[in-house]
Amino acid sequence: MNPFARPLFDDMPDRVASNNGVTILNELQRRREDVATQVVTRLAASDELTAAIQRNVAPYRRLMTYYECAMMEAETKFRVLDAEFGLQHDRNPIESIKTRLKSTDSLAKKLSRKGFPLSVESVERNIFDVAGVRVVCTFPEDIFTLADALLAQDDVRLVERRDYVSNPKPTGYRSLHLIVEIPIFLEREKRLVKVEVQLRTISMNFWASLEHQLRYKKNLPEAEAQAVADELADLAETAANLDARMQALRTFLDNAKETDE
Ligand code: 0O2
Repeated sequence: MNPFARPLFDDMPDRVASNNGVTILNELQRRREDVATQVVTRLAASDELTAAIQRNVAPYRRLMTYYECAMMEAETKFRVLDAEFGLQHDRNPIESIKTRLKSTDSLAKKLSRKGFPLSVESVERNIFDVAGVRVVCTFPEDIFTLADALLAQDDVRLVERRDYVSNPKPTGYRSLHLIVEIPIFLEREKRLVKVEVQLRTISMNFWASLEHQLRYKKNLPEAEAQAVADELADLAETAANLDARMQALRTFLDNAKETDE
């Protein structure tokens, strides 16, 4: 029998026979609990539901594992570049690397926001930032040096490039975003998996982290919200200024070093 076929309210009397408000509230509360229990029991007993979960959970887990592997591959590529750059230039261009897998909740929200079907296939086809690698660089030029070095590798394919360093977002956000496809080698096959790489400097990262926290304080009157947004955009300019001056110093010292040698 289809456990969903039976109406939930079929065993309830038409109305609550009491004039006492507290009794009525208690009765309603008890019935709400009964209904909740019935729903849970029917769902748990549903072969259909169990089968649906099993049909989707295994492929979803497998897909997430592929993304995790691709994330590790991308991270390793950056660690190798950092080590090699260290040997050649006596300094490391990467301050830190952070990886993250988009949560199921965020994936579901993004799919419905964009009007895509809620399925495992749809995640793979439509969402390009399931696997994310954030590379925090020491100087602005390192962002482009590392991006070029990654894209020069013959197993990396560029899918999309968004340069918010040269063209910051109206919020003030700066970073270089690359969607790349890289291969992962499984027991019997090679799969191409998409990874979103975000490259930014320490100060861009500092700004983005704090702005991300402050963005959620939303219950402000419009004028105040605009003042906060303006201040954040101004602070992003200050951070960009700091980066530019640090970069100028770096370049000056590199040139001075070359003259010394
Ligand atoms: P999370 O958890 O950081 O990944 P898309 O739907 O991806 O095609 P979208 O989402 O507009 O288009 O992509 P965008 O703006 O190129 O890049 C999205 C990601 O960049 C965000 O991820 C943030 O990480 C970062 N980002 C973009 N704009 C801002 C900003 O104004 N402030 C901060 N702090 N970060 C920003 P998610 O999906 O929001 O979350």
